[in-house]
Amino acid sequence: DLSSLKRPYFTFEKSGALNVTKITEHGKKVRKNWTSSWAVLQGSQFIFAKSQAMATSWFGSHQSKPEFSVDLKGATVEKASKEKSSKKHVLEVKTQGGTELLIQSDSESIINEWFKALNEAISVHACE
Ligand code: I3S
Repeated sequence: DLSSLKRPYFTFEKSGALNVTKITEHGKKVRKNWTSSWAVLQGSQFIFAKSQAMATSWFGSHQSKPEFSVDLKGATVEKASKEKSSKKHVLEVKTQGGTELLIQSDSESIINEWFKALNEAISVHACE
């Protein structure tokens, strides 16, 4: 599908290893389940695969599915408060669909990069 290449604006892309857990799904609180994951930000899609190899095979062939993905249109991202997690460097992503995610890295600079990239993706896709 080459349609994304025809978009008149720059499509943000970023990927890397992150720890992730959902805390809310469809507006309902769910039990935390931190997993290490390969995160891919592509346009307004924030996608999580089990590993980089799984993500590559998913994008290459569309045969293996990502673990899950969320749409960032209308989402918010903020640095998570201490009540949300005892871990360091945690971001909280709230989607319009009522999913709340926490993403975490032991590296502050990695989390700061994701914070910037997610904010950019959210603002670029806000008016779609
Ligand atoms: O917000 P919580 O409930 O303190 O989150 C912790 C729990 O999910 C815990 O698992 P149990 O469901 O077995 O209690 C996890 O091991 C912790 O990592 C969670 O807290 P942090 O602060 O790490 O997000």
